[in-house]
Amino acid sequence: MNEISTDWNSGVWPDWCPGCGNFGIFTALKGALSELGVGRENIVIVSGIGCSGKIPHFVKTTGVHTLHGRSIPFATGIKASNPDLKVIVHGGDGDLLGIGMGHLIAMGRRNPDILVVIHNNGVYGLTKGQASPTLQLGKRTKSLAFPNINSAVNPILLGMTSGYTFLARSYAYNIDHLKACLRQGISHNGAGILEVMQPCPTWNNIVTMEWVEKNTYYLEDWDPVVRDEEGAMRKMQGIIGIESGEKKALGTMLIDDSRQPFRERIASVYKHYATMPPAKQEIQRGNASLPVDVEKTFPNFFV
Ligand SMILES: Cc1ncc(C[n+]2csc(CCOP(=O)(O)OP(=O)(O)O)c2C)c(N)n1
Ligand code: SF4
Ligand SMILES: [Mg+2]
Repeated sequence: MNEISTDWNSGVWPDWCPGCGNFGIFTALKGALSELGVGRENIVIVSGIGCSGKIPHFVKTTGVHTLHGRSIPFATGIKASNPDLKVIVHGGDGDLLGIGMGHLIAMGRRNPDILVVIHNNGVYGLTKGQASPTLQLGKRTKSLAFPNINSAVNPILLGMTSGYTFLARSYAYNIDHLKACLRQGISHNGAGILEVMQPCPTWNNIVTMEWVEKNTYYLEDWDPVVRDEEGAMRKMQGIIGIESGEKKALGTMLIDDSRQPFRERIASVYKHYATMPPAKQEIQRGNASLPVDVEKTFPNFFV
C-alpha cells in the first residue's frame, strides 16, 4: 500500500495579504486532509474567483480554478463522473452567494457528498472591497462610498432551506476548531456548507479579530444529529433559534444522514451507475483508435 503523504504544499507561494484569514483556512485544510489520511489522488479542490479562489494553486492535489460562480457545477460534474473522489469547493461569499447562488441552492436539492467552504469576509476582496452579500445592512467598510443598502444573506439558513445535510460555521483563526469542522464536513455523505468567518484586514475594517472575539460564541449544548423525520423539523426550528441570536454561533449545526445522497439517486434511475460511473467506462476497446486524438487536442496535458 502506498504511504499517504502529509505534505500538501504545492510550492506555489500563497500571495494573500499579511494577516489574511485565508492563511488560517489553508493551514486547517492541510491539517484536516492529513488527519483524514486520504491520498492526494482521491481529493479534488474546485474554486471560483477571488482571493479565496486561489487555494487550489497552493494545495498539492488535483484542483480546478473555475469561473466566477461556477465552481459548484464543475464540482458536481466531477463527483457525478467519479463518485469515489472527495470533492471540496472553496469560494468567496461574493462568488457563492452572489452570482453563484443559484448553483448553491441546486446543490442542496441534489445532496452530492461535496463540501462547500464559504470564505466569508463580507467583501469582494480581490476587486478592492465592494460589499458582498453577507455584509450587514447599514455597514460601511473601508472602500464603500455609502453604507450598504442591501440586507445580508445568512449562508446557514440558506443552506438549511435548500436541503443541505451538513451545516457548520467556524473561524479562520481558530485552526483546531476549523480543522475539526473540515474533517466532519469532508467525511459527511451528503451536501455540506461550512461557513468560515474570514477576516480581510485589507478591506473589512468591521469584522476584525476583536469583533469576532466579542460577537461569536461556541455551541456547546447543541446536538446537530438528525435521528428521524420529526427530529429534522425540530432541528430546523432550533437552527433558526440559534441564527436569530445577536451573536454568531460557531460549531456544527446539522448532520442529517437520512436524505438519499446524489450517487444513490442517480443509481436509482441508471442501473449501471453504481458499478460503472462515467469515469470508469471504457473509452477505447482493444486496439481500436479513439474518435478524438487526445494528445493532439490537448497537447499541454502531455509532458
Ligand atoms: C464574470 C465575472 N465578473 C466579475 C469578475 C471580477 N471579480 C473577480 S474577483 C471578484 C469578487 C470576489 O469576491 P469573493 O467571491 O467574495 O472573493 P474574495 O476575493 O473576497 O475571496 C469579482 C467580482 C470576474 N472575475 N468574472
Ligand atoms: S484582499 Fe482581503 S481577502 Fe484578499 S488577500 Fe487581502 S486580506 Fe485576504
Ligand atoms: Mg469575499
